[in-house]
Amino acid sequence: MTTNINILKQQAAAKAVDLVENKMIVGLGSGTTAAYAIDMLAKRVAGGLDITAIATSEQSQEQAEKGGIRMTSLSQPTEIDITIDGADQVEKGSLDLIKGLGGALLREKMVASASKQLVIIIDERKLVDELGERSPLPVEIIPFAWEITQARISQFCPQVTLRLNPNKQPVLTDGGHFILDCQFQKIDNAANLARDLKLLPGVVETGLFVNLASLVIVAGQNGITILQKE
Ligand code: A5P
Repeated sequence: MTTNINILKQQAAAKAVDLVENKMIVGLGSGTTAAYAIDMLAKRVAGGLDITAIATSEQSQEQAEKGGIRMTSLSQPTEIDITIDGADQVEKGSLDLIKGLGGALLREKMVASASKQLVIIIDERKLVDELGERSPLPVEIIPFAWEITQARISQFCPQVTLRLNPNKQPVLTDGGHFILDCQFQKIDNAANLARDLKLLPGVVETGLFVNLASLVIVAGQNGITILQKE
């Protein structure tokens, strides 16, 4: 019998939430897997766990507040003890990530970069041999003259598409930016690509998370696997 994907997401989330201890400052990721973790944290808070959290999106902020989690912001001088977040792809070995299919990559990267520990929770479908295989690389850009930014990014990526909502309007991120989805067959050198893209005028941030994940919790049909950088 195959286990439902949502059950796998919940299993990964539960394992990560077990790592949260009293008095910690906790980064809350975005997306469906992270949402399970936020719900589980809210239950622990209701049971007496004392934490303060920082959200990576308006949606996660709202969910956490509704769940009774005490929130703060990254504007306070803060070192985050642990951030729990999902990912779209995790490369075996390096544990480099692609994130941002949900559009929250900018705040996710800012929170991840301010965290002592970034714990990534995924189901096993997202583990890849090489980044780029499974889904596009999201790149957040400013709306001004976005077509020029798209053309510049096309030097690095053959297929670059503006993300649209169901009304065929550009998707706006929490920061009021657009997202370009860049389809690669595979990404040979994620660090170089991230740097090259970031240098282009108009690019705000990329969904490449290089050298940021401390731990990846993978839930699969045969149970949980915990990966650490080789
Ligand atoms: C949000 O912008 C993303 O980075 C998510 O963390 C990622 O897309 C994973 O989302 P799911 O858990 O919904 O697959």
